[in-house]
Amino acid sequence: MEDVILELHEIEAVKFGNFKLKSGIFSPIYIDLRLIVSFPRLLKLISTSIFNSVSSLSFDLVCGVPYTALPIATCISATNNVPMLMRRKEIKDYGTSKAIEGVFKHGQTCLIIEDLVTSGASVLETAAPLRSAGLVVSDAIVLIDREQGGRENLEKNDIKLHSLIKLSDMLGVLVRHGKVSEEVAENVRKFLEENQAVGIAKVAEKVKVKRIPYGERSRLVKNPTGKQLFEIMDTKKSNLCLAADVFTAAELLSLADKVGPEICLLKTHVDIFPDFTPEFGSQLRSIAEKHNFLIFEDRKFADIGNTVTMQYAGGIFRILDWADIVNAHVIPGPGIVDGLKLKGLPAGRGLLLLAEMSSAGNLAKGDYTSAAVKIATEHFDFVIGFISVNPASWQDGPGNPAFIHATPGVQLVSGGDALGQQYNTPYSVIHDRGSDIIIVGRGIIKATDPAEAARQYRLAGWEAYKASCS
Ligand code: S5P
Repeated sequence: MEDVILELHEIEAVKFGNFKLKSGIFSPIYIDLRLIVSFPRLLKLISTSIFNSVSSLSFDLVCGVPYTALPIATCISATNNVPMLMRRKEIKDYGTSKAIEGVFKHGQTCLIIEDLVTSGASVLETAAPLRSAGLVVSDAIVLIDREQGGRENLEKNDIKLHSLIKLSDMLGVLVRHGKVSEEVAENVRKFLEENQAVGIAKVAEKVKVKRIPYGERSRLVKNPTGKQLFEIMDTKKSNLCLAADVFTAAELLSLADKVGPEICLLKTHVDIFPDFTPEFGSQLRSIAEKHNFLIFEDRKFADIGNTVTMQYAGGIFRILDWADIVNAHVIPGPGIVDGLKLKGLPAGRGLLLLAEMSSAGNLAKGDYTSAAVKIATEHFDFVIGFISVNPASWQDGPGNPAFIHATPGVQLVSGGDALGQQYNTPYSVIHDRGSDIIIVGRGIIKATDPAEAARQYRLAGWEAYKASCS
């Protein structure tokens, strides 16, 4: 490894001084491995060393973490005849683009290749869509481990980190060869020690509101459905709502049974189904009872109080009979809530108000969002919370902790679809934006293995929640 370390220093991929990092803190060491593409011999040496160091592992495919590790993964793949996959960093158009590019079979094992690990977050971001696609990810190999908590973070997520070079060993080699003084090396060691788990600390700074755990919040809620939702989330360790936008009622029932163990809430659009029957409600309720989740019909009521009363209880769908939760726009003013409450409250149902929307160019912002919060507060017994996108940015933050926030537009990688939908990651939604529930549709239902994809989303959502509680 000495050769690699000395060459990295030679090409100034590793520098010592006083460098301002993205997070604003000053670091006595700076590592930029993007440079290695300009030094093909070194790139080859690194790739060979990485491949040799994992010779005892068995894997079918390799996947580099974008972007710096891509040339390393490509070299390994081409030289050793191991097929490679590529993870997209952004999905621009859902209809034509996939999160993972390349050919693979369900159940194959994929080794993740990374250039530099600090908190391990980038490795996890690559592992999640691979796992959702049905691949097994149990190991990652990194060129340099900064020894700042990444190994432990990955271990918690069932990924064993192998490293070619540990930063402390690198310092030792450079001191021995007179490239840096013992004093500089000691300064770097001290910095690393003081900045353990730097990624986690950095993110924690951004959280504006300290989160009260879901279990405790259930006690603050008056509405029985709202209370039950918090309890289910706490018990099942799930803040995942499945947006089950499949084409038929039969498909939905089958999907609900498969994904049921992972979710706290299942969201329907029953008016999509050509095969809807009056039995649908009771069939779905028995699956919901079996797996302990609630049902949310995403009806988005938007009419005057009198009309929505009839739409809620009557018609073909008789939503009131089987949906624990419905939602409504506040465009008609508070009368819409009065109308829905007339039917819903005696039945113990709950209502979510659309305070924000996920689609590009939507008009639900500013005063409109504030008006939704005001109406909700005046109907605290029936309104259980909001459909929101960035409650942490609201003037008073997410507000009363009795209200729950559910956010649509969630995928493991940010991006959007061709029709205006905009996606944020589970971490961004729960941790950075202060929401409580991730609503995920196509990220799960279009996956090869929806149950496994749901598990990945549940874990991602729960990790983000735990990080924001601590
Ligand atoms: O602002 C919104 C509100 C909702 S409820 N944006 C949304 O996308 N939704 C719903 O969330 C939408 O109707 C769909 O059922 C789901 C998002 O699905 P996905 O496939 O884009 O994840």
